[in-house]
Amino acid sequence: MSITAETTERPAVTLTIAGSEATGGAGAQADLKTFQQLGAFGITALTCIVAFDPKDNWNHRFTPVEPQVIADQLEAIQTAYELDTVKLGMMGSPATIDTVATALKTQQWKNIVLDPVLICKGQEPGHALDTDEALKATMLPLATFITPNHFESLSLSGMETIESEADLVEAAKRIHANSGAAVLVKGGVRLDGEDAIDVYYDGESLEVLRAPKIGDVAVSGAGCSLAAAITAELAKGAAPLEAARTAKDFVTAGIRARIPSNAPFDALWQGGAVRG
Ligand code: PXL
Repeated sequence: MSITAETTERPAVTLTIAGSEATGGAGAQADLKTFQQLGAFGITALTCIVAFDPKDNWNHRFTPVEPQVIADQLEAIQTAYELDTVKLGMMGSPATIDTVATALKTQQWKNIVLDPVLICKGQEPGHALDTDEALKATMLPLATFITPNHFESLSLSGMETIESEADLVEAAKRIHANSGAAVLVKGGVRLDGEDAIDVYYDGESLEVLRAPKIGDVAVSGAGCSLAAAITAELAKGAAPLEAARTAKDFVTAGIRARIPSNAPFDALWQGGAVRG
């Protein structure tokens, strides 16, 4: 390949506060690749390091970053740049949530996109109750845009089951009522039917986003990349619904172009979506 042109475009500067997922499918790595592909300058403050264990059924080995080290990263980042848009990914503990919330409150934000990561694909629900409570109490009120998956939507809406498009709509409305944020509830492969359905609701606009399901197995990085794409588009000035539509198309293309992996999930390829 050769370089045929140079850009004079000044990119939007975009921060993700997220965990590292070593295989590069999810987490901060997915966020940064998404930012780059959508033309935003990506910055990361790392909250934790996740290394799957192939000797133990690919279970998660989770190492939190010390709260002071998280605070130090955010001090450097927030001093270096005038930021107005941030994405929040995996926090992993109430102490991390406290540290991040304290740093966020030192400035004004236009967009705080919360991907309320409670458990990762393949993990058992239930071990993260204290993190769940801290997210609800501390992060939900700060968020301007929330992207819960099926499991997180049950937790944030208080609903017992989410099995249909109508249930997704109800969940989106309840989570909006709890938070005041724009909400994109993701049905993913957890809902029956030919399409992968997400429901957007911001108090005024309600829209069902659909794309044909590509296989029936979840792909690693889809949720992270979706929220990161929303974040990049908001940083570039898109309206929330417009950002959600672009992000859905971005993720659909990335799933189609996924990278095979020996881990239980293939990895989304952000290069599958070409910017127009
Ligand atoms: O996909 C959710 C996710 C987010 N962030 C990190 C992860 C995972 C899932 O594995 O490891 C760091």
